[in-house]
Amino acid sequence: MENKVILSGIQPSGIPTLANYVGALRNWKLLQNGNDCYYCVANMHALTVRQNPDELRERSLSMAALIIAFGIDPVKSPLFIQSDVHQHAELAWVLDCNTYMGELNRMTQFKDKSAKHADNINAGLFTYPVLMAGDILLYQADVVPVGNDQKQHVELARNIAIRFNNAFGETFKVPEPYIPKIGGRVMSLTDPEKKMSKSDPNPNSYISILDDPAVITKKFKRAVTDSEGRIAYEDGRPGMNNLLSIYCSMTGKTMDETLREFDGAGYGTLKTAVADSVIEVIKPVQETYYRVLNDRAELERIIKDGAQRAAETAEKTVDAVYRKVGLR
Ligand code: AQP
Repeated sequence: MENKVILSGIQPSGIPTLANYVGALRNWKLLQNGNDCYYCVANMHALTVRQNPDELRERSLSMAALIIAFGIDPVKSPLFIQSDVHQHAELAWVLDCNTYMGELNRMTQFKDKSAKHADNINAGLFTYPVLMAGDILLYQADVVPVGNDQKQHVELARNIAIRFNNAFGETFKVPEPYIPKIGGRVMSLTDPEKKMSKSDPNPNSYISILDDPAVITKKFKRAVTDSEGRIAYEDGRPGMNNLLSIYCSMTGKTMDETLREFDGAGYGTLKTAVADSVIEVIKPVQETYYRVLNDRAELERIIKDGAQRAAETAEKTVDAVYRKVGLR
């Protein structure tokens, strides 16, 4: 089978959570083999929420180190920081002019984030999905590994690509989302009706990839469940379902196997087992992360090289788009 082009990104809006890993980053690693992958730290997207400039710069770099720690090989797959490849901003403007307000009004993330940041509902928050469409279309990506929350944005990218191709002639590949069957939507530990988010003000709601084992155990012990007293995967039990799904995605076991394993057990046993399964996966990532982050010169070299290689592809797309729409 021909290699597919894969593109994905993550915002440096905090330390990645277990949800970012399960929903997306794990697939980044799996998809590396046999495909042409581009992975980016989406720092321009992070600007849609007010950031401390020094912290944003630092977090962008540490996010790149974490991506390497998750097993991305930057020699094979260009790893770059979005703003280092100026074509992202350039394509976004052209696509902005080919996207309807009505489409953007339907985006649930815009509604969620507007509610969360009512004092700063900026135009960037509204057009975020167009910038993301540009990220994807710049590389002519076939596949975009994302969590469930970003599915709607990938669908918009498809619509924009199809519309542009119809208006100006074949220009963009029409991408497909790639969402894990289990773990596409990991829920908050304190409010399991809400998705787990790295920028949640309550750190007990998420497992940070850099949490100590003792903290991970404590957070799972406190995770909100219910008073049913039975371990089962059932409608109306979001806290329980979340713990079971996390366990499946950490251990690779099916839901049936997991339910058999915990048949008759108490919630405490399940919570400890989930915590241990997460610690086992996260520990080696943490060790590699600190080693990569400590060699700053090498990390800077890696992202510079990644940006140069990404820009070579991105420039071809912007060139074609500019010609088609009549820009010089
Ligand atoms: N709860 C989730 N379950 C599964 N996957 C998730 N992802 C995010 N939350 C979950 C996936 O992680 C990747 C990177 O996300 P992002 O940084 O682009 O932004 P996001 O989707 O807005 O993630 P967060 O953690 O909620 O960030 P903040 O708090 O800054 O808004 C994406 O593929 C996403 O689908």
